[in-house]
Amino acid sequence: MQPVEPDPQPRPDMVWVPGGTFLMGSDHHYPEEAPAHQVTVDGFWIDRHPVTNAEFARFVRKTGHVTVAEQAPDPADYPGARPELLVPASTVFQRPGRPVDLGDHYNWWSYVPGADWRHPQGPGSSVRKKPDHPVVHVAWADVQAYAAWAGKELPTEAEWELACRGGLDGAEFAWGDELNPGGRWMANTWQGEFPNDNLELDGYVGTAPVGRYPPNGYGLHDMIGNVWEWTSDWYQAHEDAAHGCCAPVNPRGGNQDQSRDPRDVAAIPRKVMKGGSHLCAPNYCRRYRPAARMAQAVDTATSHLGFRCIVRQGGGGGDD
Ligand SMILES: [Ca+2]
Ligand SMILES: [Ca+2]
Ligand SMILES: [Cu+2]
Repeated sequence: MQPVEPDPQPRPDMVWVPGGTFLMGSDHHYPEEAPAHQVTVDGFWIDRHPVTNAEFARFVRKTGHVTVAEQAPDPADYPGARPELLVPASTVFQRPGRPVDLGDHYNWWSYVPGADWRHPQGPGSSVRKKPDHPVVHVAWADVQAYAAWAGKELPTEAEWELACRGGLDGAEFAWGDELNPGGRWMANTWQGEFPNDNLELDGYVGTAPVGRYPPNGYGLHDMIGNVWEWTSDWYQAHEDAAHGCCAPVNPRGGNQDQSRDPRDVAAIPRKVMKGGSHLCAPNYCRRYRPAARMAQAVDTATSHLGFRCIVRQGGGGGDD
């Protein structure tokens, strides 16, 4: 691929990620990351850090946007749901405070009425002292609305992963091959036994202000950890994306219908989220790596999921 000269910086606080061919995924970790396969992506501009509470507040002030978590779900969309669940609410991490079965995530995730981006832990909590923390409790419709307002787009999984790797093709982490080189913490993750003992060695139990940890090779902060980040790809297995013969160019993810979880009665389609969060811990979820990926239902907001945006060459208009 010919190196492309970037357009001038479209918005403040964005950095240019040169396009190229890189190894996406990993054969050495969780099965959903395999097989590692070559992918080619055009260059693009990306936000230096996840969208913060202050930035999201400005969007809400200007547009009057009401997030998904602030609205009661429509019973028609959730056949058989208990009525007490059909209230404005969001999914919040709560430390169980006793030993629990790690096989059941309901031991630490609670659906909390009144939890939303302004009240990340539920009623009584606030973001007043957290203007520079990443916004959380945003569902897919919310991040899409923000991006449209900002004249930006959400990255594809391939764009996000290329940016996260910071030019270190094939490395385990966004900064090299060691989790904490020389004892230094490079991202906001979880140290200690999840979900009860947070040793806080990296300085933060929950979210951290953006930019507290060193940037990667492209100057990007918090790609790994702090909060998971939405991408625009419908979730599909990497086997379905990898082709033996050639590197896909600007892949756009899977098919909406096939992204649904067969065990989900509401059959909500799912996007890919990337980067891991402040809850990723060695004993439970080692997804503080560029290759890591999880499926996330589009209607679901949580206390550890946020986003950042990109602008593609030629002014941000996607070709789909
Ligand atoms: Ca931490
Ligand atoms: Ca992140
Ligand atoms: Cu994790």
